[in-house]
Amino acid sequence: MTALPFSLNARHKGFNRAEIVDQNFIEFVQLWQGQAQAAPRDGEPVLPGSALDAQGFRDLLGSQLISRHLDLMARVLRVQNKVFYTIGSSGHEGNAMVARLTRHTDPAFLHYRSGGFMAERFRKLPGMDPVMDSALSFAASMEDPASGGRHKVWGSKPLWVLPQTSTIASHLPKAFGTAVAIEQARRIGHTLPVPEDSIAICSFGDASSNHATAQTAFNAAGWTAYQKLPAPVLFVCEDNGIGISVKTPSGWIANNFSRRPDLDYFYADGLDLAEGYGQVQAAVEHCRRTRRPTFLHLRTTRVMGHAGTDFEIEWRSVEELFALEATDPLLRSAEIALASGLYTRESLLELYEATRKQCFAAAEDADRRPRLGTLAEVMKPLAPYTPAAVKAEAERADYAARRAEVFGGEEKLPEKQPPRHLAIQIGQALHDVMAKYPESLLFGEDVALKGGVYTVTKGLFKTFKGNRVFNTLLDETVILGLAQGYANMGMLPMPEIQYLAYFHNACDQIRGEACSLQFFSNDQYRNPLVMRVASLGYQKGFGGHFHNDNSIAALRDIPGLVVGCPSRGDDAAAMLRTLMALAKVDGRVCAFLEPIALYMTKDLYEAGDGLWQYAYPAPGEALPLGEGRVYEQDADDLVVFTFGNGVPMALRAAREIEQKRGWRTRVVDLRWLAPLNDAFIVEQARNAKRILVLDEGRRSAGVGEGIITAIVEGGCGATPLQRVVGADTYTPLAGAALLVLPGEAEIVAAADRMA
Ligand SMILES: Cc1ncc(C[n+]2csc(CCOP(=O)(O)OP(=O)(O)O)c2C)c(N)n1
Ligand SMILES: [Mg+2]
Repeated sequence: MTALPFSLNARHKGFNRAEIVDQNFIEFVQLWQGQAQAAPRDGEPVLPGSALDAQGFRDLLGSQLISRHLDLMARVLRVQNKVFYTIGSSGHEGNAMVARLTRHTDPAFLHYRSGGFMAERFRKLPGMDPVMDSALSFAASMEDPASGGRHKVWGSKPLWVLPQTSTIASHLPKAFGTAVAIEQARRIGHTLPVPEDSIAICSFGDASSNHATAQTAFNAAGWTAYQKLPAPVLFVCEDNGIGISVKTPSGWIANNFSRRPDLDYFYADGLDLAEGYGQVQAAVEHCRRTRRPTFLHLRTTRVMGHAGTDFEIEWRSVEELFALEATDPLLRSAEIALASGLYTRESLLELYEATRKQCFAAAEDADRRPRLGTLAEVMKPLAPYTPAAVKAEAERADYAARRAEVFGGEEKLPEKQPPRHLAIQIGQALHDVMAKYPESLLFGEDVALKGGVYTVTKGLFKTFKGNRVFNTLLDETVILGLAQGYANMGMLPMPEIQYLAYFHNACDQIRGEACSLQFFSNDQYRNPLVMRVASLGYQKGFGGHFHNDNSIAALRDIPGLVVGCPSRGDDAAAMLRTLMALAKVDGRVCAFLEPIALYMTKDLYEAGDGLWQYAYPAPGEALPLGEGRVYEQDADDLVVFTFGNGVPMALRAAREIEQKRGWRTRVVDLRWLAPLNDAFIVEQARNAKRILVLDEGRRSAGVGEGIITAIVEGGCGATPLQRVVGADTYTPLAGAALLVLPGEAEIVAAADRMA
């Protein structure tokens, strides 16, 4: 630790630790009495034995000071409502070393204390200004180049820093995924947007390392390396010994991470540039050279509290704060600056004050720039949609030769075969899109040789081989993290979630991460993907809640997510083409809910009638987002709004209702569940004499609520309406399942109530 030339803070028992930390630096420099060596030249070690040279030190010191003064500025201007974020980087400025020792093309997923890292990475490209760019973000200015004023994030398109949310650890799975993608690209002939020997960098705090989402990434990286597969991810654990107020047990990080056989552990002193630089260098070089997951345990400290709102003096002793403030890495950097002879007391303080001035001036300038002022401005990057381009892409059929090869000859093309059921046609559609998009990948649990639990993916592994169709480890969070990683590297991933119930334990990867990227990066970064999920209830003979989960509420309110749910094979194929096009053209994150109980359904009214099999749509046919399918458009005695299993059920009930009452029923299959097409719903409701909303999901927060809202808001609220919907319960095993799910008898009974 740095020897202090004064009795630190003996006279500073104040409330505002930022002021004290600031004053400490100044006094430290003013009172420094050490011996200065002859200043080293560029290329010579900053201090004897250091791996860091003079120029490197000057740059890193400059980056550290920018980071520190941005923090100090934020504390002052927050109270003037000019800055809207005070979680700072003070004590973590040593992470600038990681930036210096990596490239600006190494994709970086950063901890929120990355001011030093960012300032240093800015040096990698000419003409960039870390101070102004950061100030614009602090000020939530529309001109913020990272997020357009949507969040204070560390992010940059030219510098390959993908903005992160505040959810700690949620970025680790996609960082791992990006590392895997960097290596896999070559094997599928995909051109990477970054150099082939790039590594993925991912930083996080010590407390965050305990999170399930972090652990799952470490485990997946280890699982990969154990099989001698490359995963060049550099996990940087910035260990300041504490969470917000919960201390990490002393020694825990080293104890927990230094003995994992497939996670290569390195330690570096992030408080001391002269000492730490060579240590960081060893970790970075190891990761790049060996392509193995590498864990860099970077010692840091935390001064000035967790955020501006954290008055540490209220919950820990002042002696403890003194001790912490003495570990401030900027004091050590000041000591190196003076002892190396590179700076005098005067020139160092001049630099310190000039940086302060620069940060305040930038912040005041940023405050004068426009902020987001309308809802349309806020939402612009969330869910871009260019219908004409999506349609053209979905209908693009310029891959006939490859297609014929994939299906084994012209005569074997699926559109030349007799009508088939859903599972077969989803499989054919997947062959089709994988033929069309050489950068697409399909992966999940059991999807390869076995072809999935329901054999929907059968044949894909054989046709497209293991680099494009593969089994993952059993972890939905990792599956979705991998998907984001591939997408980050320009591929088109199709992750499979084996059952809807198991989406829920990884939901944040879509909700908090994938769907938020376009929003928080102002649409500069996109992670297009199409997540397939075997979904919904009514499976005969195989059941229980977890294989029949009918709740899609958790998907419906994810901003920007597209949710499609086919009820028959031809629709599935046409919808899948559109989802892939939405991903490709507009970068959208999509969910495709495949109703398990309809996978093998061939008949509609009677056993053997084969009426739930349809002709496969030839390429060139796609289905616009939001377009539903209407059975009996001219019928208006009763209009049933439904989707999924509800469609054939409603068609059967319609026949019974007609026999019983002579009513003609129109059945409307919505097909697209998010966003709901309100205009289409209203159009179908307008001339209906009676309306029935048939929702196999739950009563609370189900799609039915959205349909009814659209009908009422569209001015059709006076039409008699009944809802037939699943109960708010878990689904029981065996026949009892039908007690909680809507059935045909209930549809007929609901019609009776409207008679
Ligand atoms: C999933 C999640 N849970 C809780 C929080 C609230 N939270 C924000 S930071 C933090 C402590 C993180 O500590 P650490 O990982 O050591 O990072 P440090 O702030 O010390 O750098 C907590 C609990 C969060 N952001 N995300
Ligand atoms: Mg911490």
